[in-house]
Amino acid sequence: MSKHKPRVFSGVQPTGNLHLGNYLGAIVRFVDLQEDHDCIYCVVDMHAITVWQDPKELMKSTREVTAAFLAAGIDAEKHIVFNQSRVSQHAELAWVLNCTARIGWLNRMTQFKEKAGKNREKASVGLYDYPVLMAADILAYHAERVPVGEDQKQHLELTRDIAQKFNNDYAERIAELGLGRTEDGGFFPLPEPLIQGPATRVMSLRDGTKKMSKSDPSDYSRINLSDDADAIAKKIRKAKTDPEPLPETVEGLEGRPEAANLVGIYAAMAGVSKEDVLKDFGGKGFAEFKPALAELVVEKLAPINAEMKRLLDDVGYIDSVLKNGAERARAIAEPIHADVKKIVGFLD
Ligand code: AQP
Repeated sequence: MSKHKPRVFSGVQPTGNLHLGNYLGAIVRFVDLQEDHDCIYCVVDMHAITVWQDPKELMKSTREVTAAFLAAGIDAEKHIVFNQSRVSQHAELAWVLNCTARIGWLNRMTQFKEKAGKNREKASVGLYDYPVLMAADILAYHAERVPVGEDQKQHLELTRDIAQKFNNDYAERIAELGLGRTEDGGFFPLPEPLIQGPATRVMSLRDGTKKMSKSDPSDYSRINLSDDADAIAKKIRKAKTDPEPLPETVEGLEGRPEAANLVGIYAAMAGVSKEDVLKDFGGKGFAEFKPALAELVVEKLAPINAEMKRLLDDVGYIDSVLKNGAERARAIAEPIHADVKKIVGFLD
């Protein structure tokens, strides 16, 4: 008999400039988890439009993220890869969960504050509601584990709070219908964040205190998965550093965010610890470290970059992967959502 494999769900927004942070913080983890989990990986196009997206660019970026998933080693036959807008249960469940989540909870979300900035009154309602849609993405599949970067931790906590409140609010009804699925009779399992892996928070190459981000106006702040060898080498050469040589110990990286970031990237890309990196490079200057880092990053990203290009030449194939994935995702989400409707009391 085959053993139950925990269900994993995660997503990446098709907002262009897929970067090393997305790769190390999320995609590498997605690949690793395939072995002993049932994985659902989603290109979250509905999240993307919470800030303005040019429609043609959105279509292109959706295919690019899909190509990155496949090129990095996600198996879209054994697991599920699809784009969010194709499965209507995400939006439908988000509405129900909007009525569970509290405004006070959303007001505490730091990502909204950062992204809306001073222009809060002009931010879209979707941007404010983003975390509820994210809760729906996860809960629509009763996913148990969610691999994300450090920046998504608060949203995951909110997802758990929403799931718990739904379970409490409807406890009697869930019991009456015999729809309890968790040990304490709840309908939604509380998903566990997996914030692990080689680099849960890759920082900007221009400012070691800011995370590497798709929306940073400076392209020199990030290494894009689509960058060629010359661009990668140039960006690493120009990366901000301090004048000191690298320390001999990890403690010596404290208070040196740029040095810590570059050592972290090296360790993650080489699959070794920061201690190991400092064993080789401690006492050496950046003039020696940066070319070695550039060589390593190019070596690791070049095959992914080449495979992405190859896949993107065949848009028909990419689209067929997404369509097929959406059908299989829908087959999981539909019966769960039918139960949600019964629990809430919608006539069907
Ligand atoms: N710098 C990062 N280090 C580690 N992990 C990161 N992630 C993002 N940036 C880093 C993780 O990548 C996954 C997909 O992210 P996303 O596209 O859904 O949204 P995001 O977090 O908003 O990504 P960006 O690049 O930071 O975009 P903008 O600039 O629009 O804010 C997530 O698991 C995320 O944690």
